[in-house]
Amino acid sequence: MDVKFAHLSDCHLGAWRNEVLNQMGYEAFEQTINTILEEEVDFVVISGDLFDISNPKVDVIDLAVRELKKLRDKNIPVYGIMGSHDFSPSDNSMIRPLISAGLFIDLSKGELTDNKQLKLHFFQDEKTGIKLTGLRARKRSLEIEDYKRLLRENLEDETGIKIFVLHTMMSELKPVEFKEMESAPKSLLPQNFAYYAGGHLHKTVPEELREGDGTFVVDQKNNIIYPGSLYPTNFRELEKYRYGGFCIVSGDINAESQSVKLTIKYIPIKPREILTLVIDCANKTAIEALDLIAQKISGLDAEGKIVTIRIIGSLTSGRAYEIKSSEIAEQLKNKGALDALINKNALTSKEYAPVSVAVGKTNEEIEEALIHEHAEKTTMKKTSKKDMENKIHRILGVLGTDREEGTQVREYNEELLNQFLEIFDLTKKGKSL
Ligand SMILES: [Mn+2]
Repeated sequence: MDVKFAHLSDCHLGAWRNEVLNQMGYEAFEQTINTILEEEVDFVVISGDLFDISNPKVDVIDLAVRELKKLRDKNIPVYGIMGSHDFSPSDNSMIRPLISAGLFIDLSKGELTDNKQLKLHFFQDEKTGIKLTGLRARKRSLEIEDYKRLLRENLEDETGIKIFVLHTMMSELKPVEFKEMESAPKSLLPQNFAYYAGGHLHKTVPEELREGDGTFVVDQKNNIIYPGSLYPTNFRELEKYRYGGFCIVSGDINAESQSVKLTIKYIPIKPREILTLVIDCANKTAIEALDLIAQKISGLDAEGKIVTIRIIGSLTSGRAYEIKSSEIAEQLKNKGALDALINKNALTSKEYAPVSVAVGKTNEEIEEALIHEHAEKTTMKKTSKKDMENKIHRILGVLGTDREEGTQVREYNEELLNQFLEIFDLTKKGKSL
């Protein structure tokens, strides 16, 4: 029989603090549900992190309920698991009311056996007969411990066409740029499933899904699929991927002969065009850098787009904070940009190069080293570097003194001020400040 299902993951609804981008995330979800309805799928699989946090605000829950209800009204079941972001160890995830309302079927259900193994249950999809199960995530990839005590026999021996839903990175599939990400070997997954619906990784893997004519054949070697985030969830993802999307998986299954032929079509979701720009300000003064940025912006067609600008390089003079993100964003909005995100993390100044700290030192040693390095870079008339270092230590000492019981705030402030004045050999002008 013909089957067709949608596989989405890492929607992270409510992830953005920037309201424009947050709305984009909502729009992406709405577009996804509309596309799913047009495609007339048999069911939907969500591989975790529908929400960015386990207790999102009302807007997010309202959106999810509204959209998922459209699926239920068409009798399209939604199967899923909780991800590392929307799982709550105390069972207080806002996914719970979705489950109670029948809008989300939690696949990660089972029991502990007598010898403390985890036995998962199957859910059989009524229309297609496909059997689904999955294992939810926990914070910091702790679910890997659950995989180690997973009872595999019942999962592997179950007959029929099966889908396993996971929110865990598989080591063998981990892209190099995610080398710090916790992962588990593929050998921990139960075998004999036709499709492994992956979540957690925000990049689309296999990468070919996003390339070519958009159809990808699922076989035994390529059956663990990560659609990636439905919409970018932070600056880096926006800059790197520019859009997210989901998978429509379709094909032919025969439960009796256990034969499965599935292909995947990746559906990109682009509520608005994203324009990304990197501006290198190396060997420029802060003023020259501002000119360069203004010039680059004047040449952009930003109308109706979301623009990301990453400013990099080491300024010869001036400070990085003289390049004001809010002013650059304003220039872009004047050019019609829907919104602009500016990242200056890699912008430094030769006058003020960042100090580096060795790992493995105590807090006191780090503080000592930082103060020393800062003092070396600070010039103040009539104050030697060593004197400056002493002054910084003394200021921190003063700031660290607590207000004594019974002392009034005003007295305490006065005392602090006097001590500062003394440190800098200053006299107080006038009576009070
Ligand atoms: Mn995620």
